[in-house]
Amino acid sequence: MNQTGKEKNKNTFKIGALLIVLLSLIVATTGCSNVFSMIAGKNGELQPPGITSVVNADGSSQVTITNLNQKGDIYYTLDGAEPLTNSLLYKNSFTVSQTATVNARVIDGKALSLVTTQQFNITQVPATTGQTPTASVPSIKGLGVEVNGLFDVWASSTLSPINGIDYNISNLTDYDSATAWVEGASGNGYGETVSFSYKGAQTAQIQGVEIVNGYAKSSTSFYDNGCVTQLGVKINGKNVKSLNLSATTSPQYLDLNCTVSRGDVIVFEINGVQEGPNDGEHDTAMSEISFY
Ligand SMILES: [Ca+2]
Ligand SMILES: [Ca+2]
Repeated sequence: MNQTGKEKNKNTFKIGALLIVLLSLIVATTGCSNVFSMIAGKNGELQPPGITSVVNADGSSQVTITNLNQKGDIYYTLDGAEPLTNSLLYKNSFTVSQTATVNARVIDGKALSLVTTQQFNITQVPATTGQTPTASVPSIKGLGVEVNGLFDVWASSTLSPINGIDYNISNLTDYDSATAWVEGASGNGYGETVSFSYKGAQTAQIQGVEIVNGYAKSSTSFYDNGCVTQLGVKINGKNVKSLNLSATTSPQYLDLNCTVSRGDVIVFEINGVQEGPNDGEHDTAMSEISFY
């Protein structure tokens, strides 16, 4: 039997209406709307959890996750995956002894909080003669980087990556002279700073600082960039030293003779620069800073 155009339109309308009713039923009976919030990873009601960590003596980190809500459970993963109810259920603080990305969220029934992430990069410190500490936990936290498990480190400016090579502050504390932090200010970087905030539980005696100046990867990279000739040292805002540095890629050991307690901030300020002969871009670099 042939249908007229009007009948076809009627039938199409009926099928459309039926589909709408069916979809509404599915949403109403299965709570399917939460599928959408799962996909979006958003829920306005639940606060995402807090993640804090303390460095253990062996270089591992003790991780505590806090539920800021009066309801729900914390689920977490260690491999960067999205935490869902089939992930690890948080009960007590735990130890991270290998490099890990901790993702955590609060789940209450079908409600999901946003995910809180913290990266843990656990590495061993190369052996040094007569120097402490013996463990390193460089862990990126926002702009800062933990060094020796005892400091958060940050820079006043950083040169953007060029040809896939980055000049991040983490390069300054990675025990690798072939990687460098490069200031990102216009000009030679006078007044630019790198800051170390001490977070150890116990007061520490710092005898001195070891610095690998310039971009020490190769003679080419050294001469293509500036290095530091004078470095001011401030502790908690007070000038304590002015260090004179040589234009060489060899490690330089400079006395600091200071004591730091938790929360103290040591700031190194570039006060003198020697440009490399080929430093057309006016980029001043340092490859390593560590304390002994
Ligand atoms: Ca380095
Ligand atoms: Ca510059």
